Amino acid sequence: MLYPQTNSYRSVLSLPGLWQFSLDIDERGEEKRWFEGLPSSRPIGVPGSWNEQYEDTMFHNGSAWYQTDFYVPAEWRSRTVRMRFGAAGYYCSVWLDGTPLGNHEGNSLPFEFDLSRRVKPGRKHRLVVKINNQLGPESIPPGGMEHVSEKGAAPNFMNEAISNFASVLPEIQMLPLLLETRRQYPNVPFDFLPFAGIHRPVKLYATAKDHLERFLVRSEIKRSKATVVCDVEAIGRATSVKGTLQRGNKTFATEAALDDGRATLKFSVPRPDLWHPSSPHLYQLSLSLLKGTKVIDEYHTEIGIRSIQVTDTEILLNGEPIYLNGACKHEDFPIIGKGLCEPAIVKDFSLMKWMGANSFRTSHYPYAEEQLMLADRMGFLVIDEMPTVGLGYGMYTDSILEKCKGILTELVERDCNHPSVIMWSIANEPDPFTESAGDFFGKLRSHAKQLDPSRPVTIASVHSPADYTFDVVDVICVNRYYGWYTQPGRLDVAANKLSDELDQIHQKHRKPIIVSEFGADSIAGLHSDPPEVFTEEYQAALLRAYIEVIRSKEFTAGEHIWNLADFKTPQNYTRTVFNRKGLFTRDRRPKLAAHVVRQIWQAGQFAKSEK
Ligand code: BDP
Repeated sequence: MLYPQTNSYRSVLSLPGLWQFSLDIDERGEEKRWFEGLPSSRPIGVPGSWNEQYEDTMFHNGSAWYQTDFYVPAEWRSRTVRMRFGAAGYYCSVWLDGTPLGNHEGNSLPFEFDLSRRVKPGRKHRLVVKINNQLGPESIPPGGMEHVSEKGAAPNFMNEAISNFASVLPEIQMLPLLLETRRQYPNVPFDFLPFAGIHRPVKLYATAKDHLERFLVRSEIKRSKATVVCDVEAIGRATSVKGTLQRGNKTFATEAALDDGRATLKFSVPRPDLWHPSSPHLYQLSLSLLKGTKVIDEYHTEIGIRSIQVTDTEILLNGEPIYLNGACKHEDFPIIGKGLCEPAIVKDFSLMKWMGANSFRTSHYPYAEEQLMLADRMGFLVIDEMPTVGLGYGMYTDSILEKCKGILTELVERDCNHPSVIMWSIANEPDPFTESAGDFFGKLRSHAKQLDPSRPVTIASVHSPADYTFDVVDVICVNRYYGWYTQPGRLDVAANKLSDELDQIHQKHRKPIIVSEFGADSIAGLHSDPPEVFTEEYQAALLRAYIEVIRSKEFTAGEHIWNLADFKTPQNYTRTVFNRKGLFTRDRRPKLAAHVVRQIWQAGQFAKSEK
């Protein structure tokens, strides 16, 4: 599924704006045939999550309906026309002119429908979308477990989690209590608001009937020469594909005949300008699809030439060690929630540059494609994460594995042409204590390797050295909160614990380690001396202490602070409306920690930053 673009052979019609919206409080919308048209409605902004647009939608848990009308241009007659949702969910059902188009499950990846036989120039079309955000024990991510366990249909995985923690880590007294408090509203086993709605743009696009369907790009670098390989798939009766790769005044061209709709283009690029965060060189790739000598379709994109490898202590980018410093993010902005807003993305990226960051993880789900495009251009290394957060506790079944494989396939297909994406993260903090975890994630890892052998695989893990998933990954990512959830106020003890644990893990597994989350909540404007928990000073001191420990180890490959900005969470008594571990407030004003970390990153303090 290619990202829609307008060029001489393709055109895009986007449907942003004020749509009509109605909550389906008694879940009778389908019975009342709302798919033919909403009887009453109020306006809603699309794209955007529904949560913060009205007071009564913030915690709505159930169905809601969207409607808009559109016309297609006259030139689209006899073209292939598709409708693509960048992301909407969690469950989404779509009707066009009162008849079903299809369904989709999941909140963060694109899906599309073929409308070629359904739309006609000159006719007004009505699009109706029903979205249901009730997560369950089989949704990815899961949720709503309290409701399920009442019916006895699934184990109460929170209780299981608590006893698992208690048996493996009896010293961590706080954790069971914490999990208990995560009986929260909405009741989800993760720490961000499960935003719902049409989050990303809905676009109609038209192509020729015979067209380019997808292409995968990879590069092989040997000494001072690169070979860029592009596997192309086309639909219809085209005969060949031509490609050009261009940067500055250098252009490389090649052509290949299609065999059963497939062709492989190979570009030889001597002395390539390699992509790197400090010099994110991009090449313009243009593909033309031909029937005989006639061009019938075209696609233009940017690619980067770079390699990524892993040793037992380092991540190598273009053969040189690279150390990741940055912050995890969320798709979370005031009012628009998870909705795509390009200015907000640019703002975040400019803040990350201001700090001297070179990377981030798409915690805890795939971000909008526009974020990756910007990461390619601005030079950020991205750990691209699946929406598999809060997994475990009875979920390691064949059917959930199949579902996760499907999501991973969609993710890799969508993102594998981005040079910024250097690693796949196949889960955040799954329950890792049983062999079934090792088996489940082992299979998911093999699937990732089948789809894309070129990138390392990781899992962001929160647990102790007794973690089955450490065996499965190429790079170990650990999320650690000593000095916050445990040892509060004791940064000296916390630093020692972190240091000892990192040594133990590396000794046992001999893989590079990224500390993929660490942080402390701070309420902007709250100060103390000596630093106490929740103050800006404590947050800054904790981050400094962690960075010093992490950089003192020769086997660490990165540090990712939790989080770039404060973000909205479900309600529970450990959160004051937001998770406040942001370096910035939710409206992106810097806290003390942002200045302190910036100094460390910009000034290249502590050994590793010189890498
Ligand atoms: C980590 C989770 C993250 C939470 C964070 C926290 O990965 O989603 O927001 O804890 O508690 O364990 O702040």
